[in-house]
Amino acid sequence: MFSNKDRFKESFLKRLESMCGKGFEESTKRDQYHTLGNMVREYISSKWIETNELYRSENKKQVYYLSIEFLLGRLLGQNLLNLGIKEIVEEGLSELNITLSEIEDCESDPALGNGGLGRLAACFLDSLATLNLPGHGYGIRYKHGLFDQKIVDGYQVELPEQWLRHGNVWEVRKPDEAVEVSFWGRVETSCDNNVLSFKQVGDQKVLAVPYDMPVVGFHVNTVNTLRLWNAEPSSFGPNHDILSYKRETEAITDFLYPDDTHDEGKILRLKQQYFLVSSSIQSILASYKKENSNVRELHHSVAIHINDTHPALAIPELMRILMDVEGLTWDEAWEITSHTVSYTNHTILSEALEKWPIYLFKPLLPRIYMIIEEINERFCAELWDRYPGEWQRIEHMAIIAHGLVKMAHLSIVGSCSINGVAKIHSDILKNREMKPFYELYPWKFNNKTNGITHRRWLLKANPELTAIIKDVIGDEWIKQPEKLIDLKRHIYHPALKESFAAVKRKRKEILAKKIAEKNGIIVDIDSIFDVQVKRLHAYKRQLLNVLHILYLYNRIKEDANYTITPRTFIFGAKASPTYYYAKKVIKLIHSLADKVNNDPRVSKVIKVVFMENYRVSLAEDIFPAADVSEQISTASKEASGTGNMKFMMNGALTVGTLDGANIEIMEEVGRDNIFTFGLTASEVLKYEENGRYRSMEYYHHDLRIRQVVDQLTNGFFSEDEGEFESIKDSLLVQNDQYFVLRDFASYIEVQEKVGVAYQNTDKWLEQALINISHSGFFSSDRTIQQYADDIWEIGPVALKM
Ligand code: 4GP
Repeated sequence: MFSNKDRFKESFLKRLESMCGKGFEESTKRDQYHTLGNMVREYISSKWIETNELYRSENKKQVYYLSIEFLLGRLLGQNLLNLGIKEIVEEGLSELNITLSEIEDCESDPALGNGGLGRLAACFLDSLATLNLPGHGYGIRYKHGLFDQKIVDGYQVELPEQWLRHGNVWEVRKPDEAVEVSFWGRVETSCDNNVLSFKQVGDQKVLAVPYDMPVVGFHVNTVNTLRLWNAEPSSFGPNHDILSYKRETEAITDFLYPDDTHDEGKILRLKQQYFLVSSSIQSILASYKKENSNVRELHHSVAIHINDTHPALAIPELMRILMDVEGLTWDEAWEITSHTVSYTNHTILSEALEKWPIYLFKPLLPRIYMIIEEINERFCAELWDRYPGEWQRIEHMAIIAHGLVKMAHLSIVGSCSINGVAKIHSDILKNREMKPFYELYPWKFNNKTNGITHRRWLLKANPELTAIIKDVIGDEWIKQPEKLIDLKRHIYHPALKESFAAVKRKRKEILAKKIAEKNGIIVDIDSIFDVQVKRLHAYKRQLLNVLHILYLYNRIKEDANYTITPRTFIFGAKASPTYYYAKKVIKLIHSLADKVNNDPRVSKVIKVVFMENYRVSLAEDIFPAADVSEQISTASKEASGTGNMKFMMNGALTVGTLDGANIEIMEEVGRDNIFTFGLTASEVLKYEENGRYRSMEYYHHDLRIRQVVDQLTNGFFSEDEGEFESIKDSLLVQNDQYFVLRDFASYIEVQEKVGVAYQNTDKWLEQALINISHSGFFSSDRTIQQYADDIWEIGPVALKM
């Protein structure tokens, strides 16, 4: 059906009629999307089945990637591209007078993730399949992903996300493979022939039903699986109060990240986590046991990766099943578990390091709690042997302490590998955050610098740039992205610079059109498109960006001779619904935009745009159009960042702190091709240790700072004077935890350099091309190969094309 455009057209029209009961003329774009989606899924099916059969017959080691988030983005375009049938479909559709992008716009963009961690998981799935590696994702099929963001009068309003409203053509429900997950109840212990056994009784059972989605590799036959679990009432549920049982059960997979300010929400999150790991581990074991009789060999055939600590209960759950179901001893089960599970840490922010109060944990998961208690006791005994008398150290490292279960400690103790996501982050883990664990288990710690899939972020998002790279260096780099470096030899060729400039301009025009439609703001295509898109968080310092714009506003207003390279500042960010500060910053960006965009003089040279509801599909429009990439986190706080890599790959220059992967970007492109500023990580950490930073001093001594900080509350903005007081307090009363004022002067200085550099078009284009040439290192194919070789010890299993 996809062999040529005529056959495609014929099948498409036939299928449309049979699926939608309408002729082409009456069909809607959504009908057309559903038809095409179904045809593509069907086309994938045979490869999917063959891949699974091959995995069974070869019986090689496989990896299962457990993650609470998978931020996939739309799949139609990516699948067509990976299957190599995009052109045929485009040609066929054009003969029907429709474009693929119109149809793609009918696909919902599932927001089953918050940001970096979930998008990384999606890139990893793409790379695993493309490298023919047997690796699958396990996650949750949230009915509602991360909220849809609406901006009303400059304030963020959250609406429920509805990705399933029109169904999901990619998923296959597999009720026959459903499993039961137990909550509540109590543990009954019995002793037979001196062997203790444990049974959870009086528990509440929930049915976990898998929905499988195919993960198609690029131009290979491998199709791996993303299995998402849905919670449903079990036929073994209670026989009274059925309605509340149903409601409680379905709530488990209703929302991504339910509000956890109160205990009820905390319990729900913990339920989600256990629901994910228990169903996944049961499913992994069932599939292992089909081909293997001895569970004692599990770790030779199975690797289980936990993406941050959310799936850390995989450790006690695997122990439970190996002991209580399979009848292994503790030592046998521990040997297997601790050689099967590996763990990635994604952040050192203490608020994100999960700790569960025992009083919530123990009643909900009584058997799991018992197992963690024993892991903890044995671990503390080991520590006591190694560090006799060092109570403080032991208390600090314990898995259970002060009424809390510490998930990061559990993850370290129960895993064979712990990795950070950029060199500096892994070093901080080893030398500071997790130092005592590193001293105990140095061999477990390693670094795997993040990566992104160039198939989505270059080939799919920026076909125009892809085409000119192919013209210059051929297409080997598509399979081997490190070969993008070949482009570097050509960066001085005027023709390449010209065509790159034309592509950038075209993409800026496309984005400008969207901005005009959505925001009603007309932006100058010749201005620098300066972009900060990422979650809204104090450490990411959107505020620093805002204060700098405010400073520019003041300069332009006060000095008639002040000149500046025109700039369009573009923001995209969601704030967590309960994060008061972050929501205030969104409001501040809007208030600033009102001031700037409505001032006749200022708006000639700068504009401020906030793009609502930042998500993967919007990102695909933004990255290709950017000139400047804002990566301005407080050094030491951004574990890696991956947006930085997407910008670079699309030829934007980074303005960044020496944080996360920015450092490795600098190492790749050279100091001259990146704009760095601000405190280094060790300077920040030193300040944090010695407590010598006084933001007030910067406020008093730098008039530019005093002016912009005062403007937050002196009536400069038309809002009520108290509106931004909390932001001002964060800078002064709370001593500016993220060093915004400390880095302000240095940020202004580097931004001035950016303005000057942009004026030299020729050089700027060369620098952008250098960034593209070096972006191959940041392909997730490289990252995944490192995980495969060093952590999971898996190799390719390929179907012949
Ligand atoms: C993010 C980190 O903040 C980011 O630096 C990193 O690039 C990304 O993970 C992928 O490793 N963390 C999260 C999170 O998204 O929820 O902790």
